[in-house]
Amino acid sequence: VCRSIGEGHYITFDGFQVEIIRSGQFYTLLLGKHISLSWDRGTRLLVHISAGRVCGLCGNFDGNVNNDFTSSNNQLEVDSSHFGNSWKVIPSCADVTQVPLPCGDNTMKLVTVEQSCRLITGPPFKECNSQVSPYVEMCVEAACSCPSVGDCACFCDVVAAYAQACSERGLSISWRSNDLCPMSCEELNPKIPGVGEELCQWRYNTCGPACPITCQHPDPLQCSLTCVEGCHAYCPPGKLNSLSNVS
Ligand SMILES: [Ca+2]
Repeated sequence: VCRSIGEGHYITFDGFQVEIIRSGQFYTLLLGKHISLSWDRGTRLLVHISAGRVCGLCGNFDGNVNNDFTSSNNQLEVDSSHFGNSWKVIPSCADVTQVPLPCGDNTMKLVTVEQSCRLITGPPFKECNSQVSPYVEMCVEAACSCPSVGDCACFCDVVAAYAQACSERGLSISWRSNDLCPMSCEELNPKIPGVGEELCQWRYNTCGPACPITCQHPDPLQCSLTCVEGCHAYCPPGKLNSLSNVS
């Protein structure tokens, strides 16, 4: 990005105009009608693209999971390490020969981790499980990298990523609690007594608009993302939120 043309509007070096929208935990970069990138300033990056025109480590997005291990020389691999190695960008990097076990040889930790990850196949997500295959393997891998299981960003982010996939299919799931990956929006609300009702209030929402109408973007935007999790502004009728209020 090289030129800023007002808040949230940028022109890249090749003259392409992009828009940056902030909503909930995410910054969404709208790159024309067909590509958007949403980043939570942490470990979650959601990429929305038109189907069938990509290749690489994330598959080719043609709706067929059986050909996702297509290597860079267009061969279908069986072994995940061969597939991964084929997409290596820096040739001098060593090839992966053995895929490491998620928790190494710490079986005690693995048991605890697997137990925590049962959350995504448990009651709150049951309805979603039939629509989106649960991210169990991803959860185990992430939670194994946590120093302790429970309130750990890696674990919480995988569950949140799964919940996001559910939201995108119209199933918004409230899974966070005070004990499990808590998220609060209260601290964003102004603490001036008497005038609070006049101002927009921040409230947590599992599925708030990804491209909300704000002072910076008063007209609805074409946004391929259904919704995003996080703190969303609820304003009195006739008022719009200004993004500059968000710290
Ligand atoms: Ca595919």
